[in-house]
Amino acid sequence: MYTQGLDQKDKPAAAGQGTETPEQLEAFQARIDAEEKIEAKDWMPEAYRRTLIRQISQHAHSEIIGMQPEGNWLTRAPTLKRKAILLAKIQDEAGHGLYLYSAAETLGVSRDQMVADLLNGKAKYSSIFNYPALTWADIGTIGWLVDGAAIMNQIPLCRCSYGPYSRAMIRICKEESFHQRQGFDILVSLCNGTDKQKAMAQDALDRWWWPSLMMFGPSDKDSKHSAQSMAWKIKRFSNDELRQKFIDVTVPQAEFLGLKVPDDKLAFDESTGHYRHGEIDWQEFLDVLAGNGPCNRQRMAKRCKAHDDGAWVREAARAYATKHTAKHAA
Ligand code: FAQ
Repeated sequence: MYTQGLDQKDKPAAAGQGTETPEQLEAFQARIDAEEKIEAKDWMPEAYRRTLIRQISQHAHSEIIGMQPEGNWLTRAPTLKRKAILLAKIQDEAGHGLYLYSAAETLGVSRDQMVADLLNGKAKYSSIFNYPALTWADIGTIGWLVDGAAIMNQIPLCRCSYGPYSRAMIRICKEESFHQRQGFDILVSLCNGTDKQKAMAQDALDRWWWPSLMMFGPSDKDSKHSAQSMAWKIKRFSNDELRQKFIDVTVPQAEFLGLKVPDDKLAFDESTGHYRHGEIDWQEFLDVLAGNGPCNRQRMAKRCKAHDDGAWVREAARAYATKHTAKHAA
C-alpha cells in the first residue's frame, strides 16, 4: 500500500548535524542574516542542503501530481477556449515541476533519485491533490483556491535564501497568477449563470475550502521544520501566517462571487483586521498524509503507469545522447 512519506526517517533539520565547525555555521548564518543568496557551489551546512532537497523535491512532485485532477477535465471542458486555457495551465504545471527538479539537482541529488522517492512513497506531495475534481466548477475552484494558496505560499519563496530556488519561483509565481485568474474567471461565469451553475460553484467551494487551508501545512505549534527554515530564510512566514493572509484575501472574493465560505465561525475581527476562522480538521490532514485521502492510491497508480509508459522515451533519449557524444568524440 502506498503511504505518503510514512517511511521517511528524516528528523527535523537542525544546524550543526553534519561535521561543520561552529565557525563555519556562524559564518553561514551571517551570510543569511545579511540577505546574501546562497549559490549551488557555496559552502552550506548539510542540514540546510537536506531541508532544501526535501522541500524543493516535494514542491516539484506536487506540480507533477497536481496535473492529474485538472487533466481529468480536458476532454470535458465546456468550450474550445476553456479547453485551450486549461491545456496551457496544465502544461505550465509540468514546466514548474521541471524547473524545480533542476533547482533541486543543483544541491547534488539526481532527478532519477527524486522521482524514485516519489514513486516508492518515500517523498510527499501536497495533500490537496488527493481530492477529486468532480465537476467543471472544481476546475474553477482549483484555479481560484489551490493556485491562490500556492501563490500566497510561493511569493515569499522568491526571496528564499537559496538562489536557484528563489529564481525559479519568480517565473512560477507569474504563471500561478494567470492560473488563479483563469479559475476565478470560470467561477464568475458560473456564478452569473443559472441557479444550477451557481449551486455547482457553491458545492465546489464547500468541498475545496478546508483542504485548501491545509495546503499551508500543520499549525505553527506542530510544524517541525518552520523554526529552522525561517532562521535560514528558506521560509519567510510561518504556516499560520500565510494561511491567515490567504483567508483574509479570499473571503472577500467569495463574497464578490455571492458564495458562502463553509465555516460558521468565520467572522471579521475589527480589532485585528483579520478574519477569525473555525478549527481545521487536522485528523483529516494526517489521514491524507498517511496515504488515506480520497484519491491517494489513484494518483500514485496513474503516476507509476505514466512513468512506466514513458520508459521508451527515456531509453531513446539516452541512446541518442550516447550516439551524439560518440560522434563528437570521434
Ligand atoms: N501536504 O514542518 P512542516 C501547487 C509535511 S504547489 C503534504 O510545516 P515545512 C501548484 C511537510 O512536508 C503546492 N505534506 O514542513 C499547483 C513535513 O513533512 P516531512 C505545493 C505537507 O516544509 C496548483 C511535515 O508535513 N507547494 O499547488 C503539507 O516547513 C494547481 C511537517 O510540516 C509547495 O510545496 C501538505 N499540505 O512546511 C499545481 C511549496 N504541509 O517532509 C497544480 C513549498 C506540510 O518532514 C495545480 N513548500 N507537509 O516528512 C513549502 O512551502 C513547505 O514545504 C510547506 C510545509 C509550507 C508546504
